[in-house]
Amino acid sequence: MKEQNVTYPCSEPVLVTCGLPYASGPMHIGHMRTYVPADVFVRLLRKMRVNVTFVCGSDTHGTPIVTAAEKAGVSPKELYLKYHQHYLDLFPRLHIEFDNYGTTDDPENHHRTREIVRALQANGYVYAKELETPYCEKCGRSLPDRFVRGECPYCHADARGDECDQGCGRYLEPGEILNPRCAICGSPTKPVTRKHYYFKLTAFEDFLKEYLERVDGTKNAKNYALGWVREGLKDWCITRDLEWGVKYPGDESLTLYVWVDAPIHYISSTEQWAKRTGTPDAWEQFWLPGDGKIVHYIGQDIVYHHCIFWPAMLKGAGYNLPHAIVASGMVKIEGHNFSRSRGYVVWIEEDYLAQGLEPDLLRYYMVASTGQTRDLDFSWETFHDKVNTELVGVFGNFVYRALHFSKKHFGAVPKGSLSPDILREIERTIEGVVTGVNDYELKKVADEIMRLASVGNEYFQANKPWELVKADKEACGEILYNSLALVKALAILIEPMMPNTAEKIWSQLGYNGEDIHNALLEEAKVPPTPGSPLPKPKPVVTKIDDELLSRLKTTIERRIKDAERSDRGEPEMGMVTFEEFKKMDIRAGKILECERVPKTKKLLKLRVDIGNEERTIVTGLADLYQPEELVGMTALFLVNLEPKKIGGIESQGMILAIEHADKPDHWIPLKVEGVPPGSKVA
Ligand code: B3M
Ligand code: ZN
Repeated sequence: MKEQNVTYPCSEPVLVTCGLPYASGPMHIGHMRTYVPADVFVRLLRKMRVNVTFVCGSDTHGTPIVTAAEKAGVSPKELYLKYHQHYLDLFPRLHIEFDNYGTTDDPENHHRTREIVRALQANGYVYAKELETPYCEKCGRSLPDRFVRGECPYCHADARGDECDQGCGRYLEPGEILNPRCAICGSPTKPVTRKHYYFKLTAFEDFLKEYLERVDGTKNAKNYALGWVREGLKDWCITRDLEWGVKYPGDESLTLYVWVDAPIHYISSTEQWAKRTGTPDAWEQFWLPGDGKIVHYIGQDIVYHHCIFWPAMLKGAGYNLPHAIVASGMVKIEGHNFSRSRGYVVWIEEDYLAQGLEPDLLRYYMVASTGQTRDLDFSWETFHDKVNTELVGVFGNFVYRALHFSKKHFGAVPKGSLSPDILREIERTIEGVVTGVNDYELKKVADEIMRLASVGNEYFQANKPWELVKADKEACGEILYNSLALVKALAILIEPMMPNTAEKIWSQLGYNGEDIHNALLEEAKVPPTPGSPLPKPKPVVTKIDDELLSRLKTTIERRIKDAERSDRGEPEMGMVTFEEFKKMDIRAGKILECERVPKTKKLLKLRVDIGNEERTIVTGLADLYQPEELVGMTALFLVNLEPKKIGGIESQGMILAIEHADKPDHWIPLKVEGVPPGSKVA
């Protein structure tokens, strides 16, 4: 056995946090890789009598939010409010239950962030420096972070302003990227010089080496970070030319970089929890130097920020340091890197919950499929196998058989005594679970529980209660009593991963008043009370049938195909119902007048007779046709298209044209002959 430090259970209070989701898009399966293990970890600690607080919140700042808001045509605040609500709604539906879930835009966070930056200034860790940053003349603005793309100076992959997102994964300082171009319009950029503020990260190299040697958590976090510190650090630019965010104290025309205020929300979220629970100082036990233990659950892609920037900031401002950093591997979809734009994504609401799938199954899959630090390759096929073989075939099968047989032949928990062998198996499982928690390796916890369920199946099978019940009912009762002791243990042990399933088993064991969520690990060693009546059992997990599986698979396949098509510039080929098609009012229209729209290259303004009225319609055909060529022509028009201003003129419809298959951008109006204006297409 490997030697290990046993931290849990501990008497000190523990604060568990999760990386903050950007409130710029819906929840997807990648998120589950961090939030599910963290929630399971919290529930396991509570089962070990540890006093735990669990906080998180929405990340509402930075260029990820600003670019998404621009795309959606709304303000950053409108955007984040929408998705913040989405996260607030979805987490509880997945039984991910935070003690506080705020946003980085909350007043507490603005306040705490400015307070920490002031402390860093006061302690001499911040200095001003003139810096050249990219500016786009065409868009007329500065290009911080995700507004710029270029070449990574380390690995030469195509990268975004603050992160080599497709190559080596390094954090990039403003001005560091090579051959920058505007991410919005693609133009090459011009450098502008402006005063920015730097955090003296280099002053923390020795501290970080020492700290990272001793920090608890997963090896990937620690080892990557130590590697970066040994390569040598650079001072960190903490301000940006961006309207949206927390203002830099001292120069309100600058905004703090999102990675300054985002982790600080771990503190302000704890403050919000403390205030709400009527103990306003309770946040201090974690964040001011003392015994409280902070455990951060994060994705592997943000190790740099959490293991380097964050401890240095905390140290520099005089706050407590994280006890552990647990970094999870990434999620792949069907062997491909996760990618929204290429369709390699599984949306939690649309693709999972709306299909009627039980959240517990996904929770189990997320922790049981692979080790904490390894990449998880999601596919509906492996999800289906895991559910059907392990959860239904092994776990559910044993639970149902034991309950069903006991109910049928005894109607209540039979009399018996706990066999030392069964007790030893339960104790061994509890030890395994505690080891898994201390190693931050929840797959081990899942494996231990499945092992105990297999022990149950073997015990049941070997003792043949269906024969014993006829030959020796008392002996049969003994076997069932021990089987139910295992069922009870399994219910308690599986609760952190599958809280809803555990509740079902609990009530089938006849517990009504007591709450399974409060049951402690050690209660798994105590068998249920003989004589307590059993309700009629039902299977607690059900198989995913082939029809559902193929529907789930088709959704992803179709999305990937649609993405490939739209990559080639083809429209998405979703199905249109006849009702939808019928909504389109397409008619023959006679072009009465046609003239160029001044100061534009492509636009023509048409006056069209569509039968009962005349319409003004603007079209982009001026580079292909002279106005005289179109006058007098009868063509097809979509006449109930929403009116839209084009080139300053309101266009009240659209001419239909066909694109020549071999000559892209060569459009030919759909001429019709022999029909009067107003004739309809159906
Ligand atoms: N909002 C999301 C990410 O990069 C980012 C995390 C902040 S944690 C303080 O995964
Ligand atoms: Zn790189």
